[in-house]
Amino acid sequence: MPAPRAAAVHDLSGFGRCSLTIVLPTLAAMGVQCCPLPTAYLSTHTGGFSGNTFLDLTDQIAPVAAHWKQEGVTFDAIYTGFMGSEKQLGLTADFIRAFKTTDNLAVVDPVMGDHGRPYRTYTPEMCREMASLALLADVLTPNRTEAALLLETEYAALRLDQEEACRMWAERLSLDGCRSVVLTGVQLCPESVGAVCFDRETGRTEFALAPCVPGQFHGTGDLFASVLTGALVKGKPLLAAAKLAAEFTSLCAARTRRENAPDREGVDFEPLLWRLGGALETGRDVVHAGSEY
Ligand code: PXL
Repeated sequence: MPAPRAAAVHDLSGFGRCSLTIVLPTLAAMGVQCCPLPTAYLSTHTGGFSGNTFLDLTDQIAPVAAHWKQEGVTFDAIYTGFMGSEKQLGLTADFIRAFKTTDNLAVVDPVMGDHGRPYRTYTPEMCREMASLALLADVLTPNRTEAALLLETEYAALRLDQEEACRMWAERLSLDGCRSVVLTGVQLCPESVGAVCFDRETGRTEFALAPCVPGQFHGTGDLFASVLTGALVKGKPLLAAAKLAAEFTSLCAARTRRENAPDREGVDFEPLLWRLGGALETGRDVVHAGSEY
């Protein structure tokens, strides 16, 4: 069987791991072919660096989609992330509509901000457009900041430290069960961190948690959503996919801390990627999927 295939609509940032520099290797390590549609090329990501270059690739989205259509290209998943402009959000929605079928999966990571604040390139109009794009998602993967923006709720009110509150926010984000939701940033106790998952297939809301590594690690949201997407494409149910994503992200955060890697350079994940293939092959968790590196 040929590898399953995912279209990835994200930016490409040359330095400072995030978006496509995480999506491409992660999906490949999980045995999924990744077809990138870069929304912009930046010299670095926008957090922790100043004066980054920004080459807007908005005008490429429609012609690339048209060429792929003409060539009869199909996808098992469409996975979208960071957007560079309001126009891009509309074009990405058109892309999903053009390639979505009843059999494939649209994963929308509504990348807009972190730690209670939108990223400096995100305008209120872009946040509103992201809410429209999210209507096309089969699976939505907001963090706490993005959930607050999507629900137009105060960040402080969107507490993710109590089970019942977590369930409520995840279910609200599902829009009455229309889409599955994996809401990250859940911390029910100091020792663990992860996501609350509403699965529209089962109607259940459950938790995917992993050991908490204190500190902030740039790119962990992109890593989490990429592992989740890869596992879903490989046929894992939502909760199992979220557990793999939470465990692998925690393992990579622990390595980043242990190796003292600078935060703005992003999570130090490459040396651990082989564990993902091992976990998928053997059904074991990422910690036990092989010997210690
Ligand atoms: O990790 C999210 C992300 C993606 N792409 C770019 C970013 C960020 C976060 O800062 O700046 C360009």
